Amino acid sequence: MNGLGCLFFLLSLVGAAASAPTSKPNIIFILSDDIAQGDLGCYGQKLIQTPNLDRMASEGTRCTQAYCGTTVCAPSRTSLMIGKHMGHSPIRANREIQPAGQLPLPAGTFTVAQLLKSAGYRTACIGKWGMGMFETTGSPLKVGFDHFFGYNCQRHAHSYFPKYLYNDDQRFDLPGNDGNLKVEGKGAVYSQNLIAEETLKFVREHKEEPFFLYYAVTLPHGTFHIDDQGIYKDKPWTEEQKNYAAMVTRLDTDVGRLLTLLKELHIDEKTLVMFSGDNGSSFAPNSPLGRLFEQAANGMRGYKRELYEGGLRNAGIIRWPGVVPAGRVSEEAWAFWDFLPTCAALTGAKIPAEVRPDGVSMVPFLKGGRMPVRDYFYWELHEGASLQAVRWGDWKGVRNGPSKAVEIYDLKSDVGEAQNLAASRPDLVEKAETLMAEAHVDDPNFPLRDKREKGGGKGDSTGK
Ligand SMILES: [Ca+2]
Repeated sequence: MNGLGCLFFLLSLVGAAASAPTSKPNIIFILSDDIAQGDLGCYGQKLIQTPNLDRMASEGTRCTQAYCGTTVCAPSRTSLMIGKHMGHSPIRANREIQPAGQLPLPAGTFTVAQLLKSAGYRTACIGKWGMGMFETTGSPLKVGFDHFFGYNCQRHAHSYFPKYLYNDDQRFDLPGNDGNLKVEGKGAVYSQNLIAEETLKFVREHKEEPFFLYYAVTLPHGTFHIDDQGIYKDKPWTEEQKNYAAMVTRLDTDVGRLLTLLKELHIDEKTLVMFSGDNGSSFAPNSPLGRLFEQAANGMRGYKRELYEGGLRNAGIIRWPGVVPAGRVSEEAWAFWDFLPTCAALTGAKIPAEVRPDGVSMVPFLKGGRMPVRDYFYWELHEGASLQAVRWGDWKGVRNGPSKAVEIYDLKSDVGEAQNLAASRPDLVEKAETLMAEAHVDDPNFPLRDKREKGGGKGDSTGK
């Protein structure tokens, strides 16, 4: 290269570096704790109002087959963070640590926050973490987040009137709160008030640079606490039913505030916003909540802690004006472990060779095309028996314990998974078994077993 060529080359590098930050979209993933797909108006809910999420869906793409990592908090979130399905995940259940926290992400875990940080992003997790307390290898501040605010331990997050929260790793007290777990319980400070404000503050402070906000909002996970029942106050419902509806609507209001702020700051056209929940409905269809808000099940079988569609499918709303098609309703299937490869493709950030994520980039789909073809989706859960499920094409295999028979369903004609085709389709049973064996890598913390061992694998129950 001659001198002039060299100069032009250097100038082009400078130009690329200067323009790179503006070409990288801000990324916000809003993850609701325990929302059901059918809790939202745009997915058919009639009794609970969600005008902001409904508008987000009409301004973007609404996915009917968005899949969680699995069907309880910590492992599902792990899948979102690390880009792997449960067969390769270091966390495959809510495993409680005393006195606080859950089994931490192990040393060397590579997360989407680290990926985006390497691409120059400011990163924050605001809401609930659940993948390791601050002194462990799984601390959010050690796995790529510049900022953390909210609850670290999932059990702590069962109260919306907690005695304290964390700002980064610094605990601060909330005087007037007693951490109660009663539906009718109240305190001085409703935690979501602080959490919602913190998301707005983070966006305002970092509007000039690319940022990644993992907004892990705890609503509407039980305890079903709300500071104001709002439009549901006079409904002829139980306190629990009113509170649940008000929590979903409150979540919706706070999503609306965030989207409004993006517009006010003139950054909504360079911000990808995704909304989902970490597992299916937290209540059975025949419970008082399930009977009232019947749409929550949306014709699907099962709920939280089960690997039928009602436990695994969630809302999937994606908005990015000018890029993601507006008004599209899509049946394309995708899963949480696609998020990390998607962020890599969007930003040009490099995934270390040894990481080998299981997901695929959703970028072609985000831009109006189709999801790349993949061989299969795979899930596990190790809370009672070790559950496994696999989906390839429209076929689904479910095994509710390693010595149980595989069930086979045709999701195209039977989303309610009512007709087990295993007896008439031994070929599909064999295929499901082959895929499960391929996808599952043994982990000593989560051996395949037919029932819960004594004292192990406590769930993230609501404490009620
Ligand atoms: Ca959850």
